Amino acid sequence: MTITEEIQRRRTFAIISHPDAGKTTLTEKLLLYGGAVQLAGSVTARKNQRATTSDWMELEKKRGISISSTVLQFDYDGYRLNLLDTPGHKDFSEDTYRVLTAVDAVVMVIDSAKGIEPQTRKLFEVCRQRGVPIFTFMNKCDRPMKEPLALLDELERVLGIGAFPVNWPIGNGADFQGVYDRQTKTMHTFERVVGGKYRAPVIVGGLHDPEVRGNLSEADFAKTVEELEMLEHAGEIFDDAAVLAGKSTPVFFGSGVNNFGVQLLLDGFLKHSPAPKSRVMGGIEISPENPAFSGFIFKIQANMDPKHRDRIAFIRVCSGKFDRDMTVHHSRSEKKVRLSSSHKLFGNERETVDEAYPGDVIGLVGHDSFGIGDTLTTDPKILYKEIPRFTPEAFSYLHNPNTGKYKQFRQGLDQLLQEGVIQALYLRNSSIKTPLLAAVGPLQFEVVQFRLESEYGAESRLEAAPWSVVRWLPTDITEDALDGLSLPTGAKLAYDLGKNPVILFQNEWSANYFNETNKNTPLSALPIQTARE
Ligand SMILES: Nc1nc2c(ncn2[C@@H]2O[C@H](COP(=O)(O)OP(=O)(O)OP(=O)(O)O)[C@@H](O)[C@H]2O)c(=O)[nH]1
Ligand SMILES: [Mg+2]
Repeated sequence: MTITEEIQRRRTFAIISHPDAGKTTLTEKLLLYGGAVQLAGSVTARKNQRATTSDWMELEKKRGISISSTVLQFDYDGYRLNLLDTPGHKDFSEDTYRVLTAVDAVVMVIDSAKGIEPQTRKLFEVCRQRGVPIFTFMNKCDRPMKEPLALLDELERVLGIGAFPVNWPIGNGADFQGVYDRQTKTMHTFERVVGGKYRAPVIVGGLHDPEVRGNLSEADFAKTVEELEMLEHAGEIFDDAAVLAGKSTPVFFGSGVNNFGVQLLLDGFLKHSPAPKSRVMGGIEISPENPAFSGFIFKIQANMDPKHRDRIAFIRVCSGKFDRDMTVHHSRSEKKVRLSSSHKLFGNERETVDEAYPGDVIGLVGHDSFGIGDTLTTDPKILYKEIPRFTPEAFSYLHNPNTGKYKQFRQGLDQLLQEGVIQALYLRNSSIKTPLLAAVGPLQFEVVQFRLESEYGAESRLEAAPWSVVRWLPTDITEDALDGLSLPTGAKLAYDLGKNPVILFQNEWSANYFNETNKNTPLSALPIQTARE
């Protein structure tokens, strides 16, 4: 296969939505239909005790929520898919936003009973800004759902995107019969499978076949037929260009947990989604076919495999070909590094990979100097600046109650800091050496505590801190100038790990007050170098 053919068969996409809409369940079912797992593991004997391929972390299994994004690479129908399941909770959104920089398309999952929820809206906004094509899966049709026409209307009204229903649900809730594929004009009737572990049997027929109607009442069936006629009458056709430009979204209905409509979504997605495209960085366009290998690191995660206590840097390949053992330029250190330990990933499983192409996400092990956002390339002129930064809004001290375990505590904390979802700040002129953790949301602190304990055997104790706003000071400010600042009540000076000075404020009002009264000392919501970019 030529490099062009390799690029053209890659599909790299994320599944996004508000918490609980069914992303992980759908991911599992895509793996099942994609032939990557034999048995979907989403249902086990005990409630809330799930074993999905993508929620592999101890705490995820315990809570039944996704905390960290997961990469799953597999082959299906000649395509190579790099699928990323993301967490929906806003406290974990930094990870999700980083993933969005690494993908070429997204599948947006909507709980059909709830419609468009706030976090979906935010994630959608980011996709729109980046021009990422969006495919919509209206999930949970097996439960009483909103009217399908109302759901389409919501997409258009709330998100301002055109919606093209590829298929249409017949019946709703307990009466849900399956979906009608508008393109092939066939009805796909589904049968419920206990636990949804195996592929659901499907009868494909015409809309008016008697078995299609199932237990639907005459009136409900007539209503659906009328809706379908209305859609046909509107005469809209599938507009690939609008989809690729992120202006219109193909809509698929179904039920992930029951395996309804998953095959149609997978096939429809692969048919219409884009292969990796060029990226524009600092005015230069870098095509995937550029002979230089390049990519950027968008995620770091430690201890994915308890057998290997190491950390993996996830890189999205953007151009050229990756060969194991190749030597590349590392942007942060400006040094040459040899990439000898490279893996393809499937949840927390990994396998050595010798080559990779644009679109692929691979895991690199054994490079402590790699950080989020770093570019690796054989052409040092290429520098990606893809990774967005977020201002922490939650603060808490993290104590080590067991001095005998200081080493484990420190090692664990340092590692988790490198993953870049929490930061540590240290108060200025303070005898307190307890790290003050800062994160986008407080659930991150619980994750830190849990992981310290389960991955490093270190206990910890959280202590609430009185601040809710952090602002960075100019990096060139002198210590004397810091001494001379007059801070609002309750505000404190501190340093981040890069020794950049910050001010912690009790609230937004207090930060604004400082801004008004100290016009010569401009504050920024992020460390200054990044804010300027
Ligand atoms: N009735 C019904 N329930 C579903 C369906 N799909 C998923 N669920 C349930 O919805 C709940 C949430 O599913 P997940 O797949 O964990 O949701 P998620 O979007 O990954 O959640 P986060 O990752 O925590 O944001 C689980 O209890 C699923 O069993 C469906 O089609 N119908
Ligand atoms: Mg999930």
